Amino acid sequence: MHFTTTSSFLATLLIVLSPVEALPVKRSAGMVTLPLKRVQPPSHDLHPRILLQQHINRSYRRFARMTGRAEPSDAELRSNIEERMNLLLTNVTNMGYSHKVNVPSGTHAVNQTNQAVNLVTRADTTPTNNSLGLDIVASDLGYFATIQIGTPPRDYNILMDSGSADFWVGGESCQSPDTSSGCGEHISLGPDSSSSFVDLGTHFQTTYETRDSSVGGDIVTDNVVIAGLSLPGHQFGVAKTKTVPFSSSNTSYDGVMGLGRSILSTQSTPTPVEALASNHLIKEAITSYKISRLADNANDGEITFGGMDDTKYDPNTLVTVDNVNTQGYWEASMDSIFVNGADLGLQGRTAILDTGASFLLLPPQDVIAVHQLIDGAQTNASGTFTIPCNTTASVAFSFGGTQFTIDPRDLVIAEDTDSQTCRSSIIEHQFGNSTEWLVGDVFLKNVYLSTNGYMNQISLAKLL
Ligand SMILES: *[C@@H]1O[C@H](CO)[C@@H](O)[C@H](O)[C@H]1NC(C)=O
Ligand SMILES: *[C@@H]1O[C@H](CO)[C@@H](O)[C@H](O)[C@H]1NC(C)=O
Ligand SMILES: *[C@@H]1O[C@H](CO)[C@@H](O)[C@H](O)[C@H]1NC(C)=O
Ligand SMILES: *[C@@H]1O[C@H](CO)[C@@H](O)[C@H](O)[C@H]1NC(C)=O
Ligand SMILES: *[C@@H]1O[C@H](CO)[C@@H](O)[C@H](O)[C@H]1NC(C)=O
Ligand SMILES: *[C@@H]1O[C@H](CO)[C@@H](O)[C@H](O)[C@H]1NC(C)=O
Ligand SMILES: CC(=O)N[C@H]1CO[C@H](CO)[C@@H](O)[C@@H]1O
Repeated sequence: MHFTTTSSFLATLLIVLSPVEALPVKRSAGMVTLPLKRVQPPSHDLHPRILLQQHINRSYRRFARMTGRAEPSDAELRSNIEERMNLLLTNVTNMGYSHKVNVPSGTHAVNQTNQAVNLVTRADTTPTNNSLGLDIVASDLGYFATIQIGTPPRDYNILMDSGSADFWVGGESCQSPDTSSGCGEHISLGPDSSSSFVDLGTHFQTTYETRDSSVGGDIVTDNVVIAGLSLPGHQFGVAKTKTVPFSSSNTSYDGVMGLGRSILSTQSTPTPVEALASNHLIKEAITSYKISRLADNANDGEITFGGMDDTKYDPNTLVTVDNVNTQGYWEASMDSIFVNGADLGLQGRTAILDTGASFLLLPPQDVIAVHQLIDGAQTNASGTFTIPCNTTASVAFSFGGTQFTIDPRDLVIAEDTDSQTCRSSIIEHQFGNSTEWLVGDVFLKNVYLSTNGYMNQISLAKLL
């Protein structure tokens, strides 16, 4: 027996998990926060991969019971899990480029009732002013928030991406190369579902860094509500075509909100945060992020518009530096890079801070320099690095004179719960020039990040 169809897997998980909706609350004028949500509090001390296995095992068994079939044997369960692990493995590097997270199979999804299922961990923060909760995709592969679009307003799960500047959701007529499923079980927008929808007829096409990730469609206007703040007739993209990484029903979000600067936008429209500021709904085009770690078993992740949430960071550690990027990314100079307290002596390195990337992508020389000082790190023929799963290595980046240390748990990607060797989450890939690093959630989980489009500055602080 082999239960691989998406819909059955999803339906099962809908029963297993009961999502708790977190509503945005408006706290004070000029600043909004959205809460991050959680589906099911994982029991403590369990590795996320084991939790994943448990979910899968439970779901298969329950599905079998519900449908009156024989429950799968241990061997069948094990082979299903191995299959998933292999998929995870094969695509780990792709996911690292996840300028758009390539969500691995089975880690997924949201159907038309917009209930998140499977490995989405909903935020459980108390909503704060001008903030939205950030739900965790799988084991920290990406982060999305729920916003409302259209008339009547409907909920959309949107990946929050500081590393791009286009905002889009799927359209009602969306098609994808896997045409049997249209654009997957995602909530879509168009004239049939929204009376305020207007197609402006201008084309847009956005291609992301991940192999084969792109969307194309029309620029439209419709009403958008973010953390209780309304943008009537906001301009954004509605996809007519999506490639599989976005159209797959296994992808847990319905669209992407780029929160870079709009000069990076291929849509030539202001980003939602810029529009909130120009409509005086927030004071400045500030976006702030508390990115959570699944392994902490408490998802207080949150994205805040118009300010910083001072309940999340230590103000004594706050540093503010200039954005050195002119294309629209958020990029900060690093004073130095340390491994176990030793300064690697790497000069002039800069970090593109990208919430839409899962891992750390470093140019070839630098990826070697960092791993050289990590005990037990090894490289294989294909140039990828492994490190002991129980590593206690301390990797730290210094910005504006303050060192921010990565939790050692974030340095490893567990491929197999029995293994003592893990894949390193620091991956070789030159994104820009030879001194530019793409710094994703592996680092960002360890800091409070705030970007200010008006000042063109980046703030970082240690978490409380
Ligand atoms: C949220 O807004 C309310 C009303 O303006 C204010 O009383 C409260 O102090 C704010 N809370 C925070 C944490 O900023
Ligand atoms: C899931 O099922 C397989 C096969 O029975 C078993 O080996 C594995 O330990 C189970 N995983 C968990 C986390 O219970
Ligand atoms: C979405 O989930 C609900 C609840 O399980 C189910 O009734 C509905 O048929 C699903 N919709 C789709 C399109 O699969
Ligand atoms: C979604 O996940 C299921 C279950 O692992 C898999 O069979 C299916 O091929 C995946 N669909 C896509 C489009 O990746
Ligand atoms: C690489 O790009 C960054 C950001 O644009 C820039 O500050 C730096 O000077 C560049 N370095 C080189 C060696 O071109
Ligand atoms: C990590 O595990 C290995 C193998 O079990 C053990 O020899 C080593 O002492 C452990 N290291 C730490 C830092 O716990
Ligand atoms: C499960 C999954 O996403 N597999 C993909 C891994 O990456 C290769 C190469 O990009 C794709 O062809 C697979 O579909």
